[in-house]
Amino acid sequence: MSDNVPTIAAVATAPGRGGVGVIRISGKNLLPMAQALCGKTPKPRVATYADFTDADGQAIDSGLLLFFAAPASFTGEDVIELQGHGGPVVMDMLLNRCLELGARLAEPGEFTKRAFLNDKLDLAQAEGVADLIDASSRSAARLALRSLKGDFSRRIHGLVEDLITLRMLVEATLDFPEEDIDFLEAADARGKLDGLRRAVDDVLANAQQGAILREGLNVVLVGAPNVGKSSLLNALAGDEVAIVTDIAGTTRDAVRERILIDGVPVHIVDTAGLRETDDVVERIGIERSRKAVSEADVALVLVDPREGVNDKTRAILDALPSDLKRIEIHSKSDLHAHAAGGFGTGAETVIALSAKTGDGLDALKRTLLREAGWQGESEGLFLARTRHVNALKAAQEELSLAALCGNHQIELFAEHLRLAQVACGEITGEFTADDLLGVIFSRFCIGK
Ligand SMILES: Nc1nc2c(ncn2[C@@H]2O[C@H](COP(=O)(O)OP(=O)(O)OP(=O)(O)O)[C@@H](O)[C@H]2O)c(=O)[nH]1
Ligand SMILES: [Mg+2]
Repeated sequence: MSDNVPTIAAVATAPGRGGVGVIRISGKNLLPMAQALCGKTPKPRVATYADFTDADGQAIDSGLLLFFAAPASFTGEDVIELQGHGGPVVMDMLLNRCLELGARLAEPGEFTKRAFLNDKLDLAQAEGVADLIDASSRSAARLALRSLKGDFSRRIHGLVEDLITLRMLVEATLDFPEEDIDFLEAADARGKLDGLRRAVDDVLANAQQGAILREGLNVVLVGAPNVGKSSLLNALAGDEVAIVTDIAGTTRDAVRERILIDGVPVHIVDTAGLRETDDVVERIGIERSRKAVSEADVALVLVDPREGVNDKTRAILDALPSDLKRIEIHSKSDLHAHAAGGFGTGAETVIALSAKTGDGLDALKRTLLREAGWQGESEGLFLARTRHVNALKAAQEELSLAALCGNHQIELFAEHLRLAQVACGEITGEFTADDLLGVIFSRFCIGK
């Protein structure tokens, strides 16, 4: 980074009251600022107990000052952490004192951005920091930490290394056409490509599993009035989140709830019956329900087998997008014998359940996990983002195109390999053409 980087400061702890509040400062040559804040010159990596003072030398707070000298810090710059008392007013006064001493307020994510720009973290690790903080389940937190510690990046680096080795072979052939195809065959270029494709498939499968844990599954509950949609939502949530009565048309607004099934976040929306109405409030609710339907991955179509698919249910079914996955739920199973077969809702799976007794709920949860594609937590999963999955798919595509190249299309072969590397490099944010040249020159004797 350039020399005139501003010093940044922010309260690092959550807003509100707490035992301890932390202010973090990052910049160049922060020792004078530390001296001004606490009247002492702190030693790096030693907790210094001191009064934090204002411009007149009056104590604002007392606490610990930690100093991390560049480059051995989170951001790679000088970093100061002030651990004071965790009250909003104290934190505000301390932060203002830092601004007075020349810092400016940090933007969201700016410390991590500096860590990335100073090569302390790569892009996938930086994303791991955010994902760990945002983790919605223990599994998600475990996987985010793995990414943060660089496990995911190492897998990507491994792929990139293998790609570079193969590209070196191929590009050397381009430079020395007389060595040409025999040379590639001797070096088993095709075998190396096959190995690479298997490795990318493997990382992609793990990344896709991780993405499920991060993004979860969007489920919408639909069905005729009174069929038991809100009761099912409450049973899944284990809480009375939606109002239930025996009056048809009870739910007039889309009610959302997030539950965890085996650590996978499932976002459920209970809908107001999708029907024509003159009621202004209900009409808005129905509009919201339509939106939820358009965003859903799966629709749970509730049918009371005693009524079957009546006109109201049929109208709702007709309004569902034709490619939306459906699961047919036979509700209120405690009140009747299970119906044999489905009612032609377009669902492959039929589950009978009772929101009242809980019968069938586990079967529904298992089915939802299957729909999400979740195979259970295992070693080697990464809390991947859609960006990572897309980049890996792009790499996979380039490698399959490379595999289709004939022996006389070496230039095209080389280009697909290059694009596969660019795609992988996007994940860690590290790849540049210069890197590749450097590696080629350092490992390969061009004069041969
Ligand atoms: N016995 C029994 N009754 C149920 C069950 N599920 C729902 N009910 C009853 O059916 C009635 C309607 O339930 P709701 O959950 O409000 O139905 P809904 O589909 O949300 O209805 P609307 O919001 O009006 O569209 C209530 O009286 C519930 O107590 C069940 O599994 N067993
Ligand atoms: Mg309801």
